[in-house]
Amino acid sequence: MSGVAPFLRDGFVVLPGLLDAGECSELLGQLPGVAGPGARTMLGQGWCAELAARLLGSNALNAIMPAGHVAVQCTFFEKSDSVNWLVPVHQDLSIPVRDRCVVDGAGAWSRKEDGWYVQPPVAVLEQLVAVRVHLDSCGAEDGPLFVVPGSHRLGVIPSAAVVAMRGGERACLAAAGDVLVMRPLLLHRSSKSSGVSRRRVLHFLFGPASLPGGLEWRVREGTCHETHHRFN
Ligand SMILES: O=C(O)CCC(=O)C(=O)O
Repeated sequence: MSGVAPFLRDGFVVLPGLLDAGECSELLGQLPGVAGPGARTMLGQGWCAELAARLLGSNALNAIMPAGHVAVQCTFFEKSDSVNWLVPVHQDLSIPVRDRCVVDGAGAWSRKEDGWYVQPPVAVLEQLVAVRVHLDSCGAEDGPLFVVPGSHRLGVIPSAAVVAMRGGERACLAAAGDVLVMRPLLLHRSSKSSGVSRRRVLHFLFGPASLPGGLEWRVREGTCHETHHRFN
């Protein structure tokens, strides 16, 4: 069954079994030891850029992803007995860009260890697609993502209103190899895990190849992948 209709309506869909057990363990073998909850610059590594291309080429994701979208970031998130964390309900509003510049409708510039982030015009945010590759199974006790279905259609929600909108949230449980596709504008939060499991996720961001005004994605040479070869 195509995931396009639920994705458009709810702002998220879980695509089961996009990766098999062998592929998950191969990827786990590539992951660096990360101190802390995550690492934002995975796309600079060849295996990660290659995975982005393979994801784009999968039948299930290809049906959802707008034509011409490219991978622009990949963050590795881990929850385990030694690193356990939660994130309050929010929308993902910032994108990684090469340089600071003046662009209508863009603001909230911030500088992180890997460079500049900006909140682009809402028309850009509405086009973005996040793809979360689950490398471990994620049950109710493993710190899953909770999402508010349909909230991606409300644009940028004032932060004072966000907490009151948690009603109707759904937990996104997954098996290893499943992929959660979501709009970054979807309200989401993340709970702590029970602390006895590992929950490792590669969180890709895909967007249009070019941005408005003088904005440019901060991706390294060779990490924008438009190749559409299929692997399922
Ligand atoms: O991986 C998680 O549990 C939380 C991730 C998150 O909140 C985000 O990417 O904005």
